[in-house]
Amino acid sequence: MEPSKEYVFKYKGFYFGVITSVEHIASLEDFEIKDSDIFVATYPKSGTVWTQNIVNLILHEGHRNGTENVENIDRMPWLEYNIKNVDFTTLPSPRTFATHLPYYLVPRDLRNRRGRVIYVSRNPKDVMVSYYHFSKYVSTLENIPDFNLFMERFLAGKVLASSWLDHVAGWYNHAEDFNILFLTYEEMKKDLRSAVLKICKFIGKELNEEEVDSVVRQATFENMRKDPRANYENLPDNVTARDNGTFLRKGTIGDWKNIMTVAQSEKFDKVLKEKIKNLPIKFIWDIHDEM
Ligand code: PPS
Repeated sequence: MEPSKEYVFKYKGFYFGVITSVEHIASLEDFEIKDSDIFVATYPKSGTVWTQNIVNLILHEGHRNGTENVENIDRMPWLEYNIKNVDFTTLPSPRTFATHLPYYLVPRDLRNRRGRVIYVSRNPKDVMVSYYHFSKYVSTLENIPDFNLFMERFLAGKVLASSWLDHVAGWYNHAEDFNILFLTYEEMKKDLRSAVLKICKFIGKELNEEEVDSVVRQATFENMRKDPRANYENLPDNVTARDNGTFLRKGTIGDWKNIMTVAQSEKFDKVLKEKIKNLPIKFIWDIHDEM
């Protein structure tokens, strides 16, 4: 079954939510990138908002020490979903953007190693489960309450952002074209401090011990949930909540086990696990597993 046109449209083989336009996406090809630009790129539900918050905490002292009350989305707008109609050329440097674009639809300059990309991936069972819950919560996604059906759609890439595997494999296979840092949600969860330090190094921002501690403290799931700048409490007008869900839902590794049956997990493995083996990523599937 195809996804509903009420929620998505296809452009160059990729499903976009209807809150953007073909004109805007097409214009991004020529969007001029500065060397100082930083992009957080992900397949949905892989840790975008988390990384967005970390980058903002690293870059902005006022974000870190709480003297500036600026929401993450205002510091780091979404590239292809410019829901606040920001003129990207007026943003202060270093400009920062979040994106779910596949590697081949990002600005040309970025594909020519201008700017920096932090690409975060997450084990696909947790991605799918997070996506399933999010689809029930947010009004801009098609609500598919039947988990079996949602899984079929996800595995077939018939959801916003298309196929998880194509997204992740595309970025990894074209790593050479980019100035890119790969991280996984799981490594961030297991050792947040190391992930923060990797990001600092990659974006060329040196912080002292205390500042790093502060970033790590404020980027934990529990503290981010309490931070109105970080938890998307105030959704933009064209994105509303259907029920009492939250952007920050469980924030752990292995929640898929609470919803997937053994049969569903086996089916999932049959479709994806062989192909995942070809990716140079070590996913972990349970919070207790070693990295
Ligand atoms: S989106 O809508 O595509 O931008 O979603 P995204 O931000 O990529 O992913 C949402 C999931 O990330 C979890 N999250 C976190 N986990 C651990 N620690 C922190 N600090 C954190 N912040 C966000 C969020 O809870 C979603 O996962 P689930 O499994 O649904 O809880």
